[in-house]
Amino acid sequence: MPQIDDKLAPIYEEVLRRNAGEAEFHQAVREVLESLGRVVAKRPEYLESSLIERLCEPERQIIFRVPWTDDQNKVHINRGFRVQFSSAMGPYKGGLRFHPSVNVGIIKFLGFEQTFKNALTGLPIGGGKGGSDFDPKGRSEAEVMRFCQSFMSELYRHIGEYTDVPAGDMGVGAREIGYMFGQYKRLTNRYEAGVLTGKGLFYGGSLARKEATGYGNTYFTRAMLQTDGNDFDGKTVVVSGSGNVAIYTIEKVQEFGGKVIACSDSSGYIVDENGLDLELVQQIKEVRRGRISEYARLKGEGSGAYYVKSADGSIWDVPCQVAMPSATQNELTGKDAKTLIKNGVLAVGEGANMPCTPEAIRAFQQAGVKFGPGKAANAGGVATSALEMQQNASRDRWTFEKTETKLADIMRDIHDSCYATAEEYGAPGDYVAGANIAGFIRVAEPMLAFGVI
Ligand code: NDP
Ligand code: 2IT
Repeated sequence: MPQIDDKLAPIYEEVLRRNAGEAEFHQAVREVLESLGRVVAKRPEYLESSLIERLCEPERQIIFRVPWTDDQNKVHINRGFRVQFSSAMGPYKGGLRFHPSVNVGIIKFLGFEQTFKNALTGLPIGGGKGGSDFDPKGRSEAEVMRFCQSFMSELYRHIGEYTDVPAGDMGVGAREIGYMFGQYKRLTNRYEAGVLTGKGLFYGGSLARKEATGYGNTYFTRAMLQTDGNDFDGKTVVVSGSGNVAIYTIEKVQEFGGKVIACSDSSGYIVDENGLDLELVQQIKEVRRGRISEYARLKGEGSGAYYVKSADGSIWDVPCQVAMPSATQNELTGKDAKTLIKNGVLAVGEGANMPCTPEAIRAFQQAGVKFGPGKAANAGGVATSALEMQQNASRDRWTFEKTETKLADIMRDIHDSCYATAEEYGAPGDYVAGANIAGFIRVAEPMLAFGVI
């Protein structure tokens, strides 16, 4: 089991003490600290000025009340968050998550991960994350609009093109970004396109941003496969989730010749032995905002498609050669990893943030399975958000092809720099160490230059 170096252990103890009960935040910090022993052995200057301690403490944490009225005139109170983690590389940048499980520990883990992920893109963006414990499921359009307006009525004070640039995450897509952009514009009387990314295409959004996270993970995972002369062609693939990241992962894997046979939502998973009908998945999830179980029902008996409820099994029981967890944190356990390994999995690319538990990651690495950690593999979404900011700043609009080509190049660079950094620091083939070290150094250098702030 990877250990935290003795020099760094007190930092972790202090993180546990100061952030009691925030299990996901502890997990994310621990994983990075486990990689940094190799760095401070070579570069002791990073231990000076408490640089790593400072990185573990968000620059600013904002928590606010979000009151809104439902269609029956009942008042609801949700909690809003924005954790501005690090501005060493540029304005805070990261998504907003609307999900009932959201709490400050989850937003902090996401903001911490985002800081290193954004650094890995090589683009000038700092790290932040936000959201609310609001549950959009089953809410009407009008309710979602009122919630978004109320949320932005507080958030607008804290964000801006040069300060903090939110985007989407779970439960936040182009619809929610549209309502929030509208409210920001109204409150500030500024058409500040670069304040949010993931915008609609008619008011400053970038082509290929919607597709970017899933496409990016597919490019990254393909690059891992190619180090052994493999590719997606003819491979059986399982993608968990059926939201934004999952859908565009499925699309790109299919384009590369892979056969995606299963996807899921929080209620259960579907298997289609003939390969998923992506249009049908999109019709159910993107258009109707329905449940994935409908897929099996619409395909009918004898079609090779069936549905399994979450209580009755795990999507990772479905044999595959490539696994791309794209739903949520800790969705793939040590037990799931063992099943996948037994079934011959070759590569795992994390589309979601921290979807594999530490036990699962260890099992994959010990078995020689190529493992792409989320902060590298899913960085294509935020990288394309930065490309959206570039287009907004220059009042330009690029074609889909130009944007996707840049995304593909960025994913190749991220893969190669994780691979090379792992080698340089004595952990060949360990993309976790490579991503943590390469991301950390990019954030640490400007911090050294800025002094103690
Ligand atoms: P969406 O809200 O579009 O989709 C989330 C999907 O995950 C839904 O299908 C949801 O099902 C499913 N899900 C949620 N909880 C569980 C669970 N416990 N078990 C199985 N399925 C579950 O979110 P995104 O696709 O945007 O985000 C997915 C992941 O990718 C998150 O970890 C996010 O942080 C990460 N990510 C997103 C980026 C982006 O650009 N959007 C960029 C980088 C990472 P249900 O409908 O039942 O809730
Ligand atoms: O986790 C992530 O990288 C995102 N949700 C995307 C963030 C962004 O600013 O595009």
